[in-house]
Amino acid sequence: MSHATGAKYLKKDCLPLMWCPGCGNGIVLGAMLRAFEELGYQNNDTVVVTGIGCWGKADDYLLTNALHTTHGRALAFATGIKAYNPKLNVVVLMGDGDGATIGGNHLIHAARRNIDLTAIVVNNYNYGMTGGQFSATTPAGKYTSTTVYGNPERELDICALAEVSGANYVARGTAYHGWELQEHIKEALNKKGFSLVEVVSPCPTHYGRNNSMSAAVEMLNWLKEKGVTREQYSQLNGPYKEEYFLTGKLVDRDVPDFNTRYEEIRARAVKA
Ligand SMILES: Cc1ncc(C[n+]2csc(CCOP(=O)(O)OP(=O)(O)O)c2C)c(N)n1
Ligand code: SF4
Repeated sequence: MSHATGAKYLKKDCLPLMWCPGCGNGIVLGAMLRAFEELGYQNNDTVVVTGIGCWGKADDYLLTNALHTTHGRALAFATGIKAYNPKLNVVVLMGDGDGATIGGNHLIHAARRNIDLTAIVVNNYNYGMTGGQFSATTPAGKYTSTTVYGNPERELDICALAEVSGANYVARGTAYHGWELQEHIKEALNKKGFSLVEVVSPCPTHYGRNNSMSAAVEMLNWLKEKGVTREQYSQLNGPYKEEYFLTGKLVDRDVPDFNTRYEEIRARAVKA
């Protein structure tokens, strides 16, 4: 992030960031702020809404309007803000626990409603803030502080859930692929309707340590290797295919968003 981007959006009195060395959250924050700058977002026309968790602490550092809400409920607060004032750029930051586990139901309905929000879900495959417990996205068989013999459950695909629920834009990036991530975030912010960018990101302190990748560089190499394009994914065969995940733009459609449909219905009702 350039000095000018940081100075525009970050509270310098709150630095350095609280995140552990090697955490991916700083990379995602940088990509998001560069996207804000490229789109000309101002601090007074932008609201960043967060849930609870390590990634949910991002609002502590921002000069934009910000609202730190409750665990799993950030999308509900953000929906209220956007419905009341559609002119605001409303961006919602959630972890995989926040956005897809305790908050999974809100994710389904925000996407179904197609409210014009951008959700950036940092998926580090566990609950970072509370000690590395498993979440709905922890891959089957992997180790966390509460699945010490391996996770007996199957993982939830956040992007697939957003797609079937009705999101207009869905992409998956990683903290390793910083430039692509910034482009996805920009596209998501530009899209009218519900957009979601999932970012697979390192938590070396918990998920990495529990899965033989305690060094940040090992986690970045893992993201570099396992995050593949649709074409690369289609060429993979065999049981090891499950270790890989699709990256890139996955959904891009233009279904009218909630506010547009609401205004149409209201105009018809007023005329009648
Ligand atoms: C209703 C409620 N339940 C549980 C908690 C405790 N809690 C705080 S953060 C968190 C998990 C955070 O994990 P995630 O959303 O994946 O974010 P990360 O910390 O990994 O960025 C939990 C369970 C809480 N604050 N509120
Ligand atoms: S516990 Fe994990 S997610 Fe939280 S700041 Fe540390 S590395 Fe990042």
